[in-house]
Parts: sequence; structure tokens; C-alpha cells
Amino acid sequence: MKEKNLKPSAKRVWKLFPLLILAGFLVFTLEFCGGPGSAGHSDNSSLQAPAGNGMGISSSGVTSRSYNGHHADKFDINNFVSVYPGKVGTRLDDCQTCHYQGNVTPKTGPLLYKNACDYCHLYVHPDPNITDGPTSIPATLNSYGKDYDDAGRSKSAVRNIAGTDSDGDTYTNVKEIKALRYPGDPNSKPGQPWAPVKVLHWKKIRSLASSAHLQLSNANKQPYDEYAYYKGVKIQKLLTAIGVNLAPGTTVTGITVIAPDGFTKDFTLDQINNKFPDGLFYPGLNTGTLGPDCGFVEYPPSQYTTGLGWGASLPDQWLILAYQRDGARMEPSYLDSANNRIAGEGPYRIIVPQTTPGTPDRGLSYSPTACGDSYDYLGSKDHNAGAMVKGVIAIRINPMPEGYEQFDYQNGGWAYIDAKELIIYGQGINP
Ligand SMILES: [Ca+2]
Ligand SMILES: [Ca+2]
Repeated sequence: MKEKNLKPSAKRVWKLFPLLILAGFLVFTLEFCGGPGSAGHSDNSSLQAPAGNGMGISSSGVTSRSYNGHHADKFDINNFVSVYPGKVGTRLDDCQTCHYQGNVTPKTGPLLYKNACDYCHLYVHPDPNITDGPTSIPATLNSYGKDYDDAGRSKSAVRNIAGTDSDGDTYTNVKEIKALRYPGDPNSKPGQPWAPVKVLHWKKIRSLASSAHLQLSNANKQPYDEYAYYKGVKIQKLLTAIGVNLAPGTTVTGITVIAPDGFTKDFTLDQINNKFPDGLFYPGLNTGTLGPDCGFVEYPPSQYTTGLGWGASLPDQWLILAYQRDGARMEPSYLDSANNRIAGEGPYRIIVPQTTPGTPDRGLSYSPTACGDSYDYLGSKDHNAGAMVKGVIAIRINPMPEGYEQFDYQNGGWAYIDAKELIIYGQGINP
């Protein structure tokens, strides 16, 4: 299998469109730093941006490539790129320039890595098992974000903290920014090499033992829930095939799955190593049966559901990297410039079974209805669809070893979709 070190390729920058991490639900956090969110994965929860914060397009005309749907929250990131116009569309034009990513402490078990999206998410949906999640929006900021906030959240603030070493790694903020390093992360600094990676190609991935299952993808906001039959390779098999030790008690704590629009999701070692509970099948909730107003579930071709009655058990639910859906290749992912959302799923999508299987429910925006049934939106349901990252191009094995810069998905990430390549880096991946 081929290994190579990745370097940013300026030629590919044109392919990058506005980035959007966290889609709808982190809108509010961006008021501090204005990081972009994931355009393609908007099936998350539903926080609204705070009103009246005076945000908008940068008066200097330099505008972040962050998600255009966040009309009200580009103020801060526009301040940043106005002062550093060469950084538009780079890895610094992103949430993690100002928001914390790193370990959190669970009540039991090893430290858990949280990317900037999922760390902020902990403020919205606190996890009772995590003892040190953020309890306020400012608490999601890293040292650079805090310095910017303290300095007055303006272009002048960006300039005034240029000579500061916010993260204490001995390099001033401006030196780090010029070198495309994170000024709020002491593990990122000028001169540091890129993390070694393994690049897996389509043929290699297809040559590994396959795993397939029918599952419900229960969406939060989308109009339809879906049953689909996904085939791919267990994440466990994928990583052990390249020599990563996943035995319980090992250094590895989990993975972060990354899409080229900047959407990321974290998964724990337990989710990788263990089968999920059997899923449950509920037929007859489609528009063909319930009518256009009340039908809300899409089903795969009938050969995948033959013999499955109401409440039938769906076995073999694993965390897999899928390359097939309902017997066909998935459409390659691309950013639909009309709405800044990812369209397509492939070539690879992370498939996340429900942890708490149950009946499907309608999307939040499509409830309540007058349908008189029990399928209107219920927040307590396991809405697993939002975790199923489309267009996966990279998997980081956590914790990230020190001394390396992380893979720069903003710079050339879409090319990996075209090439059907998957990058794996982090713990256990050596030069
Ligand atoms: Ca520094
Ligand atoms: Ca740094």
C-alpha cells in the first residue's frame, strides 16, 4: 500500500467552496470566531443564531469562504480574513482557528478526543459522562479565540494580537498564521512536518473482507428517514489491515472521520470494536402507503426487505466505511453550489447504526402534523443520520501524536473524492 506525505496543493484551492462545519446547530458559536461549518451535513439540531449581533460581509470586501447560510455570523471570521486576506479558504479559515479541539475527560475510560465541532456540540447537548465539557460559548474558545474576544472582537483586535503568542508555543500569532499554523493550538507550529499518512485506494478497500447490513438512518431535520442496505468494510477491519492496534487498553482512543467540506465526527474505540444493537424494521411508513402528507420513510428495493415484518430485527450492525448502497456504488460527493450542501454520498460514507433502535420519526421541521399517528418528531429518538459523514476522505486515529501538523483537508480534499482515495493518519501511522 502506498504511503506518502501530503503537502498542500495550491492548484486545488479553486475546488474549495464555502466550508461549513456544524451546519445549523453551531450557528451561534460562530459569533465569537465566525468559523465556517459543514455545508453537506445539516441534519443536526436546530439552534438559531442570536439576533442583532451586527454581523455581515466584511466592509473591506474580503470574505470568509464560510457557509453562506450563516448570514448573521460571519462577522468574526471576516475580521480575521480581512486582516489576513491570503488565508481565505485555507485551513485557518475555519472553526478551529478560534475554537478548542482536543481531549475531554469522561467519568470512566480513557480521555476522549473531540474535534472543534463536537466539542462545541457538548455545550448544546452536554454528555453526562464527560466531566469537563464547555459550560458556555466562550468556554469553547481556544487561547487565540479568547485573546481576540478580550481584545474587542474587531479587525483591530486581530491586528492588536498579531504579536502575541496566544498558545505559548513560542511563535507569535502572526508568525503562525503566515506559516498556516494554528495560533490557538500549541501542538501546531511553524516548521513542524505534516503527519505521515497512509493512502488507501479503491481497489485495496474493496479487497478487504466486506460487511453489509440494512439499517434505519433517522434524520433530525430532513423530510425523510431512510432504510438502506450499506456494504463496505468494518472500520475495525480497515484499521487492523494497516497494522493499527485496536485492542482495548491500547493507546488508540478512537477516530475522527473527515469530509472535504470540513465536517468531522468522532467515534470511540468501543464503537469501532463492538457490534451495535440489532436494528428494528418498520415497513409501510412511506408516502405510497400513508400518502404524500403523512408518509415519511424511504425504503430500499424490495429484495432487501423480503420477509421483514413489523418490528423485525436487523442484525450485524457495525460501524462501517460503506462503498455501496442498495447494491450500487454511491454517487461521488460534491458541493452543490446552489445550496452549499454536499450532494451524493460516495465514494465512501461512514455508516453509523442506531445505538437506541426505535421507530422512525418525522423531521423536526415537518412536525407536528395532523396525521394522528405517533411518528411526529421526538427529540429523544436516536437521530443517527447526522453522524453519517458523506464523502469521507480522511480518518484520523486519536490521540494525534505530538510533533506533526494534521492533514489539511481544506487544501485539496476534493481531489481525494475524485481519486477514490482514503487518507489515514494519526496514532500508529508512522513515516
Ligand atoms: Ca503561538
Ligand atoms: Ca500554535
